[in-house]
Order: sequence, then structure tokens, then C-alpha cells
Amino acid sequence: MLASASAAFGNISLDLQGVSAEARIHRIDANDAATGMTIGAITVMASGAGASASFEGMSASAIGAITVTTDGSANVAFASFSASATLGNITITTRHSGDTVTFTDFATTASGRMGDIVINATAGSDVAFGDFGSSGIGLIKVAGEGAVTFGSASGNRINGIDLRGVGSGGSFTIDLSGVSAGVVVDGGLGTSSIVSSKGDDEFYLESGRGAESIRYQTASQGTDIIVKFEAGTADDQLEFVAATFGTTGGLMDASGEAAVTAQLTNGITAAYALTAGDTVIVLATGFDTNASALDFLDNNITFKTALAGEASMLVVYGTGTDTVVAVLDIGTATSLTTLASGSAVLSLTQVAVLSGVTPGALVAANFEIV
Ligand SMILES: [Ca+2]
Ligand SMILES: [Ca+2]
Repeated sequence: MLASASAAFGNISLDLQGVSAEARIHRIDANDAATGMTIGAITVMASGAGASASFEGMSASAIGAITVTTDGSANVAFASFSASATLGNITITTRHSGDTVTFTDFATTASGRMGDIVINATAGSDVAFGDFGSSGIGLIKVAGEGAVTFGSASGNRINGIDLRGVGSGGSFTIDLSGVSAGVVVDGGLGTSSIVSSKGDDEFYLESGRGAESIRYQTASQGTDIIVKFEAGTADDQLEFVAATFGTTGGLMDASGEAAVTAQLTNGITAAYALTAGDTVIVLATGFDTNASALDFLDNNITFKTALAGEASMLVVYGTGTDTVVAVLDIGTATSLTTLASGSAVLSLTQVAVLSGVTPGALVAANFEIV
């Protein structure tokens, strides 16, 4: 169908049953914000191995709620659609292994808003979103055992990510690095990979269950709080992108080489010489403040090999109840062996607080350097 409108489009409803049912809707352009042209609600039911529906090139000032239900290995795809003001709720239910639902290249303009995205994906089905953006994005709520993948989100905020309905076979991926405000994430039982937002995120994970990877790739991703992080196993991991993390030339090891793998020091309580390969400095002494932890580092750490230039290293210290994961940025124009020995400009920036975790409970497998 090729359509253009000088007035609002109404609702669109497709009911595709059977192996050969197919519908393609190409280019509905009602995009005139001044006159408020809109597209109504879109409802798609696709059932059967050959059932497919594709929508491509829709734009309007507002697009209504989109509801997609698939069964029997059906495929539904949306691509290249945008709303200059609002985009309604998106609700997706996949009922059968082999079902696929994809959304690519969709957005509102900078001041627009998106509704909630609610997904219930059965085992063996895939729901995939590409990069998407909006000034404000509603709640993203996922349940089931399927694979749910989002690309990079951008905008001011997301109302929350609720994965509590995800089963142990389910997986979830999203990149929040383009989102300004912190996001509250409720974890589930499945496997999730989340890139931290620019704000102070809060992760509430399932105790002893679920495999979470939380990634940090720049020095500007706020200070996250992670509750019920699984220390001592590889199930839960903090990931750091060595080449870009930290403010002074990427993450280094104790010899001033680019960090490759996570290696934790012993718990440090006094003057300490780092050994080759150390990448995470673990302080066993508790500190009330970030500044006191930095003072301790300044006075007690000796590198394996003199640092030739600027470097950043990961640091872990306890507060008595929680563990702080921080990045130590070392700005220096001259070679130095100890932090106190030269004209180094030091800063210690909190990255994440692991609530209820003690530093000694962490193992190298809790850190992934990528
Ligand atoms: Ca963050
Ligand atoms: Ca977990």
C-alpha cells in the first residue's frame, strides 16, 4: 500500500492467519506537525509460519498504540517510522518459538515522547529493537523466556526497565549510554547486558539469581547503585572498556600497559607494591569518604614499573557496609613509581556502589575488561 494523507489516518488493523498470509505497508507520510496529522492505533495479529507483516516509512505528528501478537513462527517488522510529538505504547506478545518481531530506526523528535514498551516473549522467539530515541521514553517491561534486544537508546530519560518477569532462559540487552538521567532497573532471572546511562542508575537484582553484565565505557556514566550484586561468581559482572574508560588515557595495569584482563590485588591495608598484571586495586581498609580513600592510595601504592604518562586504574574500597568501585585517574607529565613521588594530579571517581558487598567478596570474574 502506498499512501499519503492530508488528514489524519485512522486505525490500522491486520489479522494475518495461515502460512501464506503477508502484508506490506510502505510509506504512510502524515508528517505535518503544524496541522497535527496523526496515525491511529496499529494492531497486528500474525499467525503461521508464512505469516508476515512489514511496515516501512511511517511519519506523523503522532502515532497511536502499536500492538503486535505473533504465533506459529510469524514475522512482523517495523522500520523507519517517526512521530514529531508522541508515539504510543508498544505491546508485543510472541507465542511461539521462531516468532520474530523487529523495530528499526524509530524515534520521536527531540521534544517528543514515547509510551511504554511491553514485551512478553516466549522461548525461542526474538524481539529486536534497533537504536531509538525520544526526549522521554516510558517504561520498558519485559517478561518471558525469549531474546529481547535493544540497540542504543537516546534522550533525556527512561521511566524504568522492569525485567522481573524474565525467566531463566530469557535474555535482555540495551545500551543506555545515550540516556541523560539515571534509570531504575529491576532485574529478572535471565541474562542481561546493560550499558550504564550517563546518570546515576539503580539496579535492583534478584538475590543469587540472574546473570547481569553492566558496562562502563566512558568516564561520564554517573555513580550507579547495584543492589544484590553477586560477588564471588562470574554471574554478575562489571565490564569496562579499557580504551575509553577513565579520563587520562584508558585503563592501565600496574606496569602502565593497557589493561587486558582483570587481576585483583590482595586486600591492601598498608604500603603495597603492585605486581605485574594488577588492574584492580582492592583496599581492605574501610573509608568513610572518597577523599580519605584517595589519600590512602596517594601514600601507599607503588607501581610495578614507573608510569611513563597518564593512566587510569580501577580501585575497590569498602565503606563498612558497601563496596565502592572507583576509577583512579593519574595525570602526570613525568615518570613516577609511587603516587606520592611526583607531580601527579590524582582524582578518584565513584563508578558504582555495590550495596551490601564487602571488597573481599569480589573475585576477578566479577570484572571484565573489554
Ligand atoms: Ca550510569
Ligand atoms: Ca545476578
